[in-house]
Amino acid sequence: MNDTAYRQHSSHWGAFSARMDGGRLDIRPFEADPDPSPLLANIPASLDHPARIRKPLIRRGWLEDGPGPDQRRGSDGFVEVEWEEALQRTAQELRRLGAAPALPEDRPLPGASVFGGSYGWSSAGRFHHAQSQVHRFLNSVFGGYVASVDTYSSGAGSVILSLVLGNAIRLNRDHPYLRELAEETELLISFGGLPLRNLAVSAGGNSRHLGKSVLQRAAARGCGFVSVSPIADDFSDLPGVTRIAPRPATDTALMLGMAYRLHQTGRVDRAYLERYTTGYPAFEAYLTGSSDGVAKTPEWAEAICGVTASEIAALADRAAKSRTLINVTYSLQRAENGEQPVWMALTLACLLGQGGLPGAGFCYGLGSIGNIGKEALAVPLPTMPQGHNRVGDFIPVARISELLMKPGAAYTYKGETRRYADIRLVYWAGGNPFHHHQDLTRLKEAFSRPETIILHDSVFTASARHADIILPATITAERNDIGAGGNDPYLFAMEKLAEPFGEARDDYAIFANLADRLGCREIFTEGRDAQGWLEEMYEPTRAALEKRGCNAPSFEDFMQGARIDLPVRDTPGMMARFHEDPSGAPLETPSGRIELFSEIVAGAGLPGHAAWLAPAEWLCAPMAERHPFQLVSNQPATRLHSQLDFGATSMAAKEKGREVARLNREDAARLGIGDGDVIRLHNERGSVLASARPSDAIMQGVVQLSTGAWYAPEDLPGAGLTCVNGNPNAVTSDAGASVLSQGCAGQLCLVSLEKWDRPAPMAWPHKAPFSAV
Ligand SMILES: Nc1nc2c(c(=O)[nH]1)N[C@H]1C(S)=C(S)[C@@H](COP(=O)(O)OP(=O)(O)OC[C@H]3O[C@@H](n4cnc5c(=O)[nH]c(N)nc54)[C@H](O)[C@@H]3O)O[C@H]1N2
Ligand SMILES: Nc1nc2c(c(=O)[nH]1)N[C@H]1C(S)=C(S)[C@@H](COP(=O)(O)OP(=O)(O)OC[C@H]3O[C@@H](n4cnc5c(=O)[nH]c(N)nc54)[C@H](O)[C@@H]3O)O[C@H]1N2
Ligand SMILES: [Mo]
Repeated sequence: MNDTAYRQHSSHWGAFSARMDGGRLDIRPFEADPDPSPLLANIPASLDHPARIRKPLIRRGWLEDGPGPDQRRGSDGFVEVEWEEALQRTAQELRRLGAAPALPEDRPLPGASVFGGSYGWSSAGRFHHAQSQVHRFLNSVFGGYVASVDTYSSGAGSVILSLVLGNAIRLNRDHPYLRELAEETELLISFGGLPLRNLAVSAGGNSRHLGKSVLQRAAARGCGFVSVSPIADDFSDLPGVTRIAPRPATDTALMLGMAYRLHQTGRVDRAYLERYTTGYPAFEAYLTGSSDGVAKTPEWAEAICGVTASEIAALADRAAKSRTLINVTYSLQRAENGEQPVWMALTLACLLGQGGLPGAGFCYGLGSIGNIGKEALAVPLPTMPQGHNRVGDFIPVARISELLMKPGAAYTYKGETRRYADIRLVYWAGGNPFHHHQDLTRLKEAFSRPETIILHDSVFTASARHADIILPATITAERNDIGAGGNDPYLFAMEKLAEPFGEARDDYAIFANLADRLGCREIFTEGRDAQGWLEEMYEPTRAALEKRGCNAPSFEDFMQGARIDLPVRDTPGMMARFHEDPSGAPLETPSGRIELFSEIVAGAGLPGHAAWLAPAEWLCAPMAERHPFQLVSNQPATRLHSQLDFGATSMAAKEKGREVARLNREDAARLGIGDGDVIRLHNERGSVLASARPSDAIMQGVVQLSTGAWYAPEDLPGAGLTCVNGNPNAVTSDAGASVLSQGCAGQLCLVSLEKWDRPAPMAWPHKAPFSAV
């Protein structure tokens, strides 16, 4: 490549320009970004790291013995093969499993035994988006696949809000919360804090990081902030911040205590409830105890959450007196009964009655994803069509182990009873289930079940280690694309920065070649190459820009490294229209209003209103007598999930290659644990080593270990299968959040914690089995 010119590119954590400088990628953050992310510094290592896969790999046992369930997955060796052989064998296996052109309508589709949910964030870039590619491919050759619904990000929360408020993610994309917080809010109560580290990221791109400046503007105006979190640094140090640290998983009780105080002091906004909500009487009967004999007083709440009754009452009083925004981050719902804190926060905001005021009311996910709360865009973004999935079967995304282990078994979802499909083939591209799923020992067992597992990735992740056929994919830096993300006000031409590593190929090229061998080329490619698709996808956005009289360059001009400013919508969003006219602009709920009682939820086996339901794993549970620490496995500050775990920012924060776990300084002293000591966290599900960092920021009884260290299981004498790199999913539970949502509940679990006083095994370096270096 030309070594002198900077070229434009983009990532989930920011746009940038880069050039090759002496074999190294030199990166400059996007000049209009007020607060570029340190995650950019992870990118240069991705070009040629020993973790990169240079050629297709086939697992030895699969090559020698053919497809079938196999316990050797995860510990078997791999054979490097030429592309021709890899594609030929892959196509042969897909054909064996039923892939064919023009599948007959009168027989069950072969895709009904293919799991193609393939959850994962993959990379920025609208065309080379791995999920879109794999879904389109499976639709083309199998007539469809068993899909996954909801996300690891927001399973319980999205399900409950879809029933009681409408599509939450869409509602949040639809409302300028950040501007209103900067200009209007008087009091922000944020459950889960508002950690700026998480605002680094947004799917598809986050080119202007606004969180820091928004909080500063609000603080300068005198806005008060209440950060409710077990971790003090989940909120920036700003004037006006109060920190409240309830026991993890008890926020619903805290909010009920506040609601009781509002009720008791006559400050429930009944006119608001009347006009905009349904079901308040049933909730009130629960709040006062007339339905269950327990009044949810601040004193009642104190006994559960550990925050004093007077603090709870004072917070309710303050909220009623101010223009108050109640925000709940995704983290609270990634937990057992995770629906409840979200529904309760919405209920509390309704009691306060400020939903129609700018900068007040209820907000979900501010502080979780960078672009939430930015202005909505006025033009559509380029989108790769995925084709039609005729199979129609799905799992709630975090039921992957169950699906593979229990074909035919019944489970419930949103009040329905469903059955798991019988899966023969798993096809994954753009995700790392051995990062994102819980209880990885169980996932190992689940991954031994299918006949064949095929995976595309650019690096040798733990998921690759558990696959049969690994096809090496390029990274974004090695291809041209279009960068854009919801609520991000730019469209970027993403220019190729480097030649592909080794023999890596684009996902699209791999799928097109396989489709060709299966007689399905035309249906998959529609006769287009990558450039043809980019042009096709660009046109609707260009046309919409032109129609609005905005700058709308031709495709050729755009792809020369251009950046287009996208117009934002100037009409009110759904929530604002609803508050203007609740019957003229009803919500997408059964009643058209906010449902404080839901028949569907009640019919699904949960209380019909928000309620405190004690989880199995919290600090006052019987299990805490065995495992007294609450593990908070939150998002990593130094990377996106497991991506680029080998990058400079990620590695610099580790200790001898091992992830750092923070625990309260007094807990550490009591257990004789010093800074840098290796500790072991464990429970009946598994075991993980981490490097200890005592800290005043962590509440007592809590240990924090972020996700993302690559899973590295070793059988350690006396400890069993133990992840030596520090992946918390070695110990988390993969039980669903509830019978309603079956959402991921990975954020919180109980563990024992002790100093590891035997010789500590080395952390596993990030390395492909046949690496270049
Ligand atoms: N305990 C616990 N677990 C959690 C969470 C938690 O809070 N606690 N959080 C959960 C959440 S919110 C999420 S979203 C998930 C995230 O889970 P994932 O989205 O699975 O995590 P990533 O590390 O982003 O995995 C993306 C993978 O795609 C690969 N990739 C990137 N670009 C491409 C490409 O172009 N082609 C191909 N073929 N591959 C590509 C990357 O190398 C990487 O291996 O984790 C969940 N897991
Ligand atoms: N840098 C970076 N940013 C990211 C990501 C990343 O991997 N890296 N991932 C992105 C993705 S995919 C998602 S979905 C979002 C996730 O966004 P979130 O789920 O909101 O983020 P987390 O970091 O998991 O959790 C935020 C904080 O919630 C607090 N918390 C946990 N349990 C409780 C509780 O019971 N009560 C209260 N009050 N607080 C609690 C913890 O202290 C934790 O630090 O983040 C996104 N942002
Ligand atoms: Mo997520």
